[in-house]
Amino acid sequence: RTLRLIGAPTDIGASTRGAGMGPDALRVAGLANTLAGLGFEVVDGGNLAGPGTPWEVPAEGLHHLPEVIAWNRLVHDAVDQALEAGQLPVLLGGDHCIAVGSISAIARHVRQRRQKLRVLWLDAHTDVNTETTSPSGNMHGMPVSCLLGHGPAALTGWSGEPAALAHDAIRFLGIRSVDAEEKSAIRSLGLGVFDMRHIDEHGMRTTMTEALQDVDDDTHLHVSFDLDCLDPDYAPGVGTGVRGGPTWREMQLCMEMIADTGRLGSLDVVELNPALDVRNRTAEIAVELIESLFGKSTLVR
Ligand code: DIR
Ligand code: MN
Ligand code: MN
Ligand code: MN
Repeated sequence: RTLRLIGAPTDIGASTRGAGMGPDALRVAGLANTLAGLGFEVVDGGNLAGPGTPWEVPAEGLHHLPEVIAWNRLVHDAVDQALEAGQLPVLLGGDHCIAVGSISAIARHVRQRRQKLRVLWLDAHTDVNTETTSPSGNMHGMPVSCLLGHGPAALTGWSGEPAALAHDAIRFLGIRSVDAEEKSAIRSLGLGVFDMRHIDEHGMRTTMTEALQDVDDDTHLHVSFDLDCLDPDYAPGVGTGVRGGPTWREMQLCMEMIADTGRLGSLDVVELNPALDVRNRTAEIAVELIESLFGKSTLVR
């Protein structure tokens, strides 16, 4: 299987500058060689060239909407081309707003192949704000709404359907920061959220068994990995870290259990902010976890 690395060097949707350096920090940490070491053919398609970050104040509740659209167009087309070529896209962010483009392309592809899509959203946050509920206007807090068909019109419907994702196609893991109005959205939309309390009470193993329930041979699994899912003691290089996340060990098990399904079809790695990192530690940990996600195991192979 050929993996295609797609760099989206932007912080256009974030609250802090610096995530635009994420793709190169992951390269410096050895991502391509690590994946090649597992036996994959790895093609690094380089970085997409989108607009800069003007750092203006939000207009009508949305920060940098035109630039967010432009970046997502580029990401959508790059992910679409990778899938058409039979490659497994690995999107290197960049902040989490780019998941709109990637998952829209993936959803259309999965529908055309009459497969089922399951998205695992690994994050401290649920990213289910809209322009009317967001306290910040930052679009990295809104991609899930866009994908469910409830975001700003310019960012919905990209998959060819009003919503790229049905409410029951996504599971959230590691959640511990949810804005007041996101809570009602989660309830009214009926979203499957495994928050930190759930992981505390049931453990990562049971939680992942639940999150992966009904994943079968027809399922395309997409992992959208926001590095702030990890506890910031392990992963300090993120713009909006929140105490109390999964440890390195817990996150390893999460990745290993996803790998065991054999159904991983695409990946986003987002919110790495090298400007806030400590000697590239967060990028290195990301590479270790991605290695497990793609099947590294201690005793087999
Ligand atoms: C917050 C922060 N819920 C917002 N979101 C973040 O601005 O919507 N998502 N940091 O990753
Ligand atoms: Mn296509
Ligand atoms: Mn996120
Ligand atoms: Mn987050």
